[in-house]
Amino acid sequence: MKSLQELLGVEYPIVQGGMANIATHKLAAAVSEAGGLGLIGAGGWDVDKVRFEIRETKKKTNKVFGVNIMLMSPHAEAISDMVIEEEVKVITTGAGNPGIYMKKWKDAGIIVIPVVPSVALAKRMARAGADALVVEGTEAGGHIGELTTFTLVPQVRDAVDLPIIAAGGIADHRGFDAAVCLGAQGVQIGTVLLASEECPIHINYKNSVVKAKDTSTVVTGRGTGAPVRVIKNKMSRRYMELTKTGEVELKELEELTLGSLRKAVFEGDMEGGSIMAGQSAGLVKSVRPVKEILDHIFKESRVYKGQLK
Ligand code: TUI
Repeated sequence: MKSLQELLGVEYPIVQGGMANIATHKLAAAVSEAGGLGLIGAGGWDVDKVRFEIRETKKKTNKVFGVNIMLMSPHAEAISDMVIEEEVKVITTGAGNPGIYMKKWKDAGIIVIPVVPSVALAKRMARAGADALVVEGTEAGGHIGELTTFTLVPQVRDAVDLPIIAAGGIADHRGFDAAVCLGAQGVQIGTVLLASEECPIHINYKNSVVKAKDTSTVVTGRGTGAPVRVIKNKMSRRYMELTKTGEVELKELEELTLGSLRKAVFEGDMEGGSIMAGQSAGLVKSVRPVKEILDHIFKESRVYKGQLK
């Protein structure tokens, strides 16, 4: 099996989460420049905005980067063609099954890495020609599946013969080493990058991640079909109430979630905004440069030093 360094042409087998409204060219270019795989998060944007972000990233780095396509987005289909025109090298997908796009992406020579929350989808994606998988546990922030990273990664390892990038709950070298022990070839990190200097979100959002403790996140919308992990606040309590009565439509909830995410990201509204973050927020203690976050994972990793082989 190819290593992620060989497959992606990166120095470190670290992929950035494709965080909607957050993962702009600033974050993507910083992660790629630091030796990982930076991603533009297309969720929440139309095709022209994503095209602009791709072109800006190319101005900032000559290293490889990718685009994360959030499949629940009404713009997903238009974006799926535009990334071919713009010669994007790597695509990750989230919040759905990218089966209908796989052939055209593979025919265009793109490396395709779907995010999967289950063994069944992992197997389907392997048959459809995926190059690797992001296997994401419920510890992650934002829209999530049911299973934990600890149980899902080894089950997917047993079921498919593709490189695995473990995601959900990983913020440091210990998470990286554990993921490798579970059968992954690399990791995806999101929450810890929220608290990076280059992350283009309001300072209040960063501080909220740094302040978070182990029990600070909650999953809203379980049972609506779109569970979303956020940091607890007034907005998360309101959302829980709305979904309890069952009177709101899924589409309305999605708009509420993405709209309130923007409030948190741009206005720093920590009460009425939706502060998406994973359980690893409790591990994040300060705002650091992206390069320091990536370098630290590898400097301290026992696996990387060959001690666990
Ligand atoms: O996609 C994510 N995380 C996200 S997307 C997002 S924006 C959003 N806002 C409101 C509502 C919904 C989305 C914020 N965070 N992570 C990857 C991920 N993919 N998690 C779970 C899944 C997933 C779920 C079901 C992937 C495939 C899937 O397939 C169902 C099927 O059709 O088989």
